[in-house]
Amino acid sequence: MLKYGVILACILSISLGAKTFPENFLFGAAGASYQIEGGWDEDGKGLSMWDVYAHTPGNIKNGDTGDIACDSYHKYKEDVALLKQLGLNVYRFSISWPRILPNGTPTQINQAGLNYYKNLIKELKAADIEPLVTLYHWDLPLHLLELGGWLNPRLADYFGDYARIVFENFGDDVKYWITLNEPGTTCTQGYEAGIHAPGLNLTGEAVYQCSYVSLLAHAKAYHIYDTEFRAKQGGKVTLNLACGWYYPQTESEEDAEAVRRSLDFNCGIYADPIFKGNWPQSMIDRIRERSKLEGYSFSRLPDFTEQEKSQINGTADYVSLNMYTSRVVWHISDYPIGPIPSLDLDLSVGSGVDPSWPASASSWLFSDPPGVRYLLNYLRDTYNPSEFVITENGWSDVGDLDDQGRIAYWKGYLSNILDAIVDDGINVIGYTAWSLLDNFEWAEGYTQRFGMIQVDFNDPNRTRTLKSSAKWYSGVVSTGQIDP
Ligand code: GBH
Repeated sequence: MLKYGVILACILSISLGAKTFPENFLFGAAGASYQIEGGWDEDGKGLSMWDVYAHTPGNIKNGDTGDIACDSYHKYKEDVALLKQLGLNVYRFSISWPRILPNGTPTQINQAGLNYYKNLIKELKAADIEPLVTLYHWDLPLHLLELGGWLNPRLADYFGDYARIVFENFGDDVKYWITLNEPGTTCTQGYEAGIHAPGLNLTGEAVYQCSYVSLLAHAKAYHIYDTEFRAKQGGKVTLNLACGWYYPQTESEEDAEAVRRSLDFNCGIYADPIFKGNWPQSMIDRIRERSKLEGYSFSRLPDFTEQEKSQINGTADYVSLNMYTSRVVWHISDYPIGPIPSLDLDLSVGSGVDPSWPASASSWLFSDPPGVRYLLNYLRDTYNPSEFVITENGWSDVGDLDDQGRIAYWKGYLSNILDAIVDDGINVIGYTAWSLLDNFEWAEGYTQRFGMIQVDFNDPNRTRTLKSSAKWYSGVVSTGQIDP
């Protein structure tokens, strides 16, 4: 009887034109350790590079830090209760490496840190919420930064040891893993632009070394899972990809090339190695050519050895996609060879936005909902992964409780994701909105808010209040439809 009811409901909704998300779709929200936990020096936690970076005057707006943040280190039960209240069935969070391994190495294991995540996972399981766990969302143990951070290829071995401890302790309860969140952001913002930890401006060189080491580290953790844990734990592991969508400014072949290069330098830089075993050809060619003209005897983009290629190739069991925005791009032909190389010079692309796209409180974030559907099609056609989870997608404002801008953004993007599923046959199995809570927005401190739940950062209790978007999203989740 129930079965016929479901079939009838499907027929009705199709005939009424309302598309429905697949029955077991994972609907959730996301957060990350440094942005929400606080407890920066509690119970034996070591320092991360973000603790140090945020404590250094001048780095973060208003001198804000993640010292307390949303205080989720103490309030995780409340967070889980809110997820449950909204009817969400997946929560994406990250583990703080130095909370578990204070100096990043297995020489000291902090039991209180392990307990925190054990308790969080237990609480989620009890509420029937699937944990989707990121091993690394930018809070590198300080000791490992001192050993060279993301420029040191040995970081792959350290990351492997950390990953093993995490899989050992939590792998029975976690089926979806992400190794590194947005390595491209760490490498560009942290090592090229110098506006994220560790705050270096080693343009045109460190950014590629950092990408290379990130891929080695990801592959190391992937194979550890594959050989030591997969058989008994049966989960999936991937590297997170942060990709935007790009439109050409004109119909010229040169601008079409600018679009391809933008996809390669921002998205393919990680997607190509894990799906095809090497950097995108446009990057290999351009960076080698420019390096040569600059007088280098080698390419600033490190070559993979054959062994590294096969180690990195095929290390994505699913796609974890962070997608926020689009750009309009054009070719720039006359970037000269000069004394200071950079990724922008290598890329040779100018970019702007379409004036019709609504602007958020973040200078880089504009709403272009169809972009996500184009991107999903591009990724499917280019890499053919078995499944996608959209692990971040969201909108910033300055904190309004009646956040209509966020609702409009999510409505547009979720509709396009639904079209990609239903009309284009793309296997998107989950969506974790960024973010559950207002939180520490990196260099922007608490000035930009992404949460569906407001957090009062002036109140020692860090009181949480649902915004309009949380109620709206909860409706989508319970009906499986965008406009109930
Ligand atoms: C994600 O990064 C992070 O994973 C998350 O922690 C963060 O809170 C969230 O998004 C919201 O920002 O200024 O033109 O050079 C966002 C991806 C990539 C966005 C780099 C800003 C800089 C663009 N970021 N980008 S620009």
